[in-house]
Amino acid sequence: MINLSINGIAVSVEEGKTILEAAEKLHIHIPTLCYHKDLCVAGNCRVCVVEQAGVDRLVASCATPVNEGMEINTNSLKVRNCRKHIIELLLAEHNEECTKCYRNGHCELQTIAADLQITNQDFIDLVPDQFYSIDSLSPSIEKDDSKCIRCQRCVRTCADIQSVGAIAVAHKGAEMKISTFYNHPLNEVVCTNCGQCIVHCPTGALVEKSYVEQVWDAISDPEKHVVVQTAPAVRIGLGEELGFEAGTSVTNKMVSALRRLGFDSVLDTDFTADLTIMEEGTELLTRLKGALVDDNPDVALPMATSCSPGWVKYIEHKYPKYLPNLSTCKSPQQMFGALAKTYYAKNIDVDPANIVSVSIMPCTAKKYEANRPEMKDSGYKDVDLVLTTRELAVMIKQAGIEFDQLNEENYDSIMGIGSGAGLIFGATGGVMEAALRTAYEIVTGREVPFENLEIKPVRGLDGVKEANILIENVLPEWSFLEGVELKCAITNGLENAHQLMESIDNGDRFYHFIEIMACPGGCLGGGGQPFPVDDEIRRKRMEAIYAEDLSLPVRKSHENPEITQIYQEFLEEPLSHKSHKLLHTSYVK
Ligand code: HC1
Repeated sequence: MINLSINGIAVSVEEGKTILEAAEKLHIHIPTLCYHKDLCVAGNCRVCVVEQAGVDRLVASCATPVNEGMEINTNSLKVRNCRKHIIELLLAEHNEECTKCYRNGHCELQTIAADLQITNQDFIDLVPDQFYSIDSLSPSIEKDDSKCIRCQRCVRTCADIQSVGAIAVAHKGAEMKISTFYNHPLNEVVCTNCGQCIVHCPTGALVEKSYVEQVWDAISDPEKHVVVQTAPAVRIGLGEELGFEAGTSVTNKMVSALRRLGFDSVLDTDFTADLTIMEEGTELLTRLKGALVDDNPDVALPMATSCSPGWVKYIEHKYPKYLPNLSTCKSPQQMFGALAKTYYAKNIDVDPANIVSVSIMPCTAKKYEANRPEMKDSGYKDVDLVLTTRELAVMIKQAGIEFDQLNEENYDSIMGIGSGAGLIFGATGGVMEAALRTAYEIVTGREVPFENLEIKPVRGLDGVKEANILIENVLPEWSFLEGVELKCAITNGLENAHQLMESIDNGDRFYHFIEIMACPGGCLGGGGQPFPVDDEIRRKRMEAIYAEDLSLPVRKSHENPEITQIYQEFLEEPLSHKSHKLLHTSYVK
């Protein structure tokens, strides 16, 4: 351990820790901007500077490791003046229309400026207005350079967490800016729309493209029947925007709020997550039969999940030769959209032309996915408008709903019942676990052999997880699977996906089935979830998802009564002609 003192208080921390981390242990707050727990240290904003006894210059606490006997002052006059000037300089080149900014109240620059009581402006017009540009052509993300403080958190996120590199630093000195390849708009570069840049941006320089006004317009149009679906991870994120602790599930209050907002029907993406398991599980078994029995060389293994649109865009750009490995299943969001304007419309006797299908997602890439040209199998745009968890919170606040006072209400029917298996889609490993709960039981007639149906090897925040499931004592029609050890891998975050794909590509690893989610932690850590986020928050959200799964009466997709009903009334069976038309898709290079 290393012993030092901060503001005269003794503290011991492990070797390798930084001054910032040591201060945190003493509950001494040092403001930061370029620093983020998810990211490598950059030390470029200098807001976290502190005074070190015996050292002339101030040192960046985020980038300076502790030393034995160090004496640190985080609050000297020199430190306070320096910080104040840094913030004043940032504000001098910052668009200060805070009340009109989406991040108003959630902006880290605004918070620090308020904490330091910066009330006047000594530096003016450091950068001319025409230097700034707003890129709003992407269906998912808006980039507003007038609010960028050039901390490069977005750049490190895109390169290091996501292995994408759609944004980078361009130019030098006062002209330095965060840009794309040849400054093309985000929708024309390799951006996957994942929105991780948004959740790591400290200001309003990167935000989701908002569709809140269009949703209000639809709700107030008497001709329209507005149906809303809510993704698994929204219910464990929304509360954070509305005054609840991270890890609080607000499912039934959320349903109640959506009804008060005026949606005609409040339904659950968990239902189509269950449907995905039926379709994707059957697809996997069909592929395994093709490979193991028919020896068909055209069967692509491992089969990869396809419900994360950021991952789909990534594989389309980066590993196009593996596109046959993607499950042909649409994501639950898009399955829901296709069914909303067919099965659901018919069931409630409403002209599908008058249905507006809205989804609430923890993900910005879902906005992009809904706008993919092929997503019109219902004969209409399957999902009309996608809001993030944060945008739903905005609507709830706009409507003056006192969220914590709401009654708990249940989803409408049909397409409103989801199983615990559908719910756990929201956590990394959840799709795999849900699939195994069903596939194992279909093949063997027995429950998957894990206590409480909790398949622990696929859970948690590790970058790459593996699970090998031995299939024994199968039912006669599945004899080709007797004794097969099903090899599975799960990963979250696109850099981890990149590592996994490389290990498959160079022959180091073989799997039958892989689950890949674009965002750290899976959808619960999506680009549309509340600020801030780090592993501790992701862990709490994950625990909330698994706790809710345990509490549900149905925890396997194939036991969802509405799933039985839709196959009886409409789809007939998994991979039927109708299923193929509405629920499956193909991909582009
Ligand atoms: Fe997800 Fe999915 S789990 S992709 O993470 O398969 O966004 O929550 O809705 O579609 O169900 C997101 C979450 C979500 C889909 C489902």
